[in-house]
Amino acid sequence: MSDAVELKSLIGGDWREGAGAAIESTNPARPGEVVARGRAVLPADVDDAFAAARAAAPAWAATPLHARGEVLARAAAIIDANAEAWGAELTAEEGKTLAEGIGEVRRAAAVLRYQAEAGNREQGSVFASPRAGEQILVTHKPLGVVGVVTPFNFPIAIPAWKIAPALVYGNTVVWKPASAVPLLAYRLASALHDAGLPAGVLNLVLGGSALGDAIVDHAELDGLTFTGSTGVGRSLAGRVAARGVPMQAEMGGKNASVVLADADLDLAAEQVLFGAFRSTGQKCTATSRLVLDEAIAEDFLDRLRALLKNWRVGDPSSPASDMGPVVSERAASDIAASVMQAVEGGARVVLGGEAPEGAFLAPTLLEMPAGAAGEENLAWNEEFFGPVLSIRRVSGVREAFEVANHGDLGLSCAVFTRDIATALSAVDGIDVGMLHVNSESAGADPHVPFGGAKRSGYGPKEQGLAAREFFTHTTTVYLRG
Ligand code: UN1
Repeated sequence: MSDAVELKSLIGGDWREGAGAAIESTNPARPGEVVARGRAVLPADVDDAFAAARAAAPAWAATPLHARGEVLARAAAIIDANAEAWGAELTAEEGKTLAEGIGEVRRAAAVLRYQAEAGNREQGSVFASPRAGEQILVTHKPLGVVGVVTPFNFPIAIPAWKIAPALVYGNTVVWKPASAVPLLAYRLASALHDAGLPAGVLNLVLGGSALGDAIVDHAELDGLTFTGSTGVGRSLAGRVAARGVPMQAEMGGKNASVVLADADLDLAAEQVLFGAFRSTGQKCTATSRLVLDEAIAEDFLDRLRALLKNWRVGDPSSPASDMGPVVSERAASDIAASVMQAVEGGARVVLGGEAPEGAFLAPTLLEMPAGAAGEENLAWNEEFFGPVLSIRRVSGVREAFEVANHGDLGLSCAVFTRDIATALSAVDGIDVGMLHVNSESAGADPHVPFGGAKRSGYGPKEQGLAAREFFTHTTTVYLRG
C-alpha cells in the first residue's frame, strides 16, 4: 500500500472532517503501516446525522421503489469497477487474503444488485374480505431512520446487506462501522454518494464506541440493526427495547462441523479446513467445533493434518498465502490466552497452539477432554473468533447431533454424510439458522435468509426477501370502493 487514505464522515450529503480524536487503521500483517487516517466525529455530529436523516426521510420514502433501486444498482457498478483496488485495501485493513478481500467487495456489489431489484418483486399482498365490496391490502412502509452498527470482519459485505435493504425499502440511515475498518466504510459510503443518493439518506459517522452509544440511545432512532458479539448485541437490545425501538441483531456462533461415519472424508476435510480457517476463522459462521464419529476420527484427522501442512500462513496480500493474521495483535494475544485457558481446563493441543507472532496465529486444533469436562471446556463454548478448532468424538448420529447442539447458540452447522435420510434428519435434529449438508459452515447468498436460531439472532433475519421484514412495517388497508 502506498500513502494512507484520508477519511471523512458523511453527514447531510457533505463530507465532514471530524473534530474528535485521531483515527487510524493499521495493517495487521505489517506493523507500523497506516492504511487510512482521519478524525472521529463527535456525538454532537451524530445529532446532525439524525437531523439530516430525518429531514431526508419523507422525500426518500416517496421516491418510487424502482428509482431507489436504481441508485443501488449504480453503486453496485462503482463497487465492481473498484473491486481489485478496494479488495487490496480491505486486505490491508482487516487481514483476510487478497482473494477473500476482492471476493468480499464483489459480494457487496452482488448484495446491492439483488436489493436493487426489489421494485421488480412482489411487494405486499391482497386478501379476500369476508364482507362484500371490500378487499384487504397489506402494504410495506419504511421504519424511518435506521441505525446501522457493523463489525470489523466483513467491512463492506455486512454493511451492504444491512444498508441496501434499509435504503431500498425507503429508510434513511445513520451508520457507524467498526473502528478497525473505516476505509472500507468510507468506500461504500462514497459509492452510494457518487451513485446519486440524495443528501442525508445515508450518513456515515467514523469514530469510537461513543458514537455507537449516541446512535443506540438517540431519540430519533426508529430501528437498529447490529452485527457483533452476543454480549454487546444483548445489551443493545435491552437498551432499545426499553424504548420500544425494534432491533435486528446477528450475534455469535459456535458452529459445528459434524463428520459422520459414512462421510466422504476427503471432501469433509477440505470443507472443514475452509470453514475453520478461511478469513483466519473470523466469521460468525466459521467452524469452531468439530464433531467426529469415533469410527472415522483418526482417519479424518490424518487428512485434515495433511491439508494443514500445505496451508500457508503469511502476508495476506501475497497470492501465496492461504491465511493472514487476525485483525490485531491484541486479538491474537486474547485468542492465545483463551487457548491456554482451554488447555488448563483439560484440552489437548493436536496442532498449532504456539504463541502469536504479532497478529499471526497458527491454525490450532484442540481435542476436548472426554465427558462433562469436554462439554464445559471454554474452547467448546466460547467464540474465540480466530483459527481455533475444538474437537469432540462421538458414537453415532444421535450423539453427534446432541453434541453439536450443545449450548445456547445456533447460527450454522455443517453435516457430512452420504446418506440422504441422515441429512434430512439433521434439518429437524440440529437447531441452527443455516444448515449445510456436505459443505462448509460459512457462506451466505444474497437472495436467501441469513441469521441464527436460539440466542445467535434477535429479531427478523437478514438478506433476501427476509430483509424486508425488519426494514418495513405493514399497513393493512380495508378497502371499499
Ligand atoms: C459468511 O459466512 O460468509 O459476522 C458471512 C459474520 C456473519 C457473516 C458471515 N454475519 O461473520
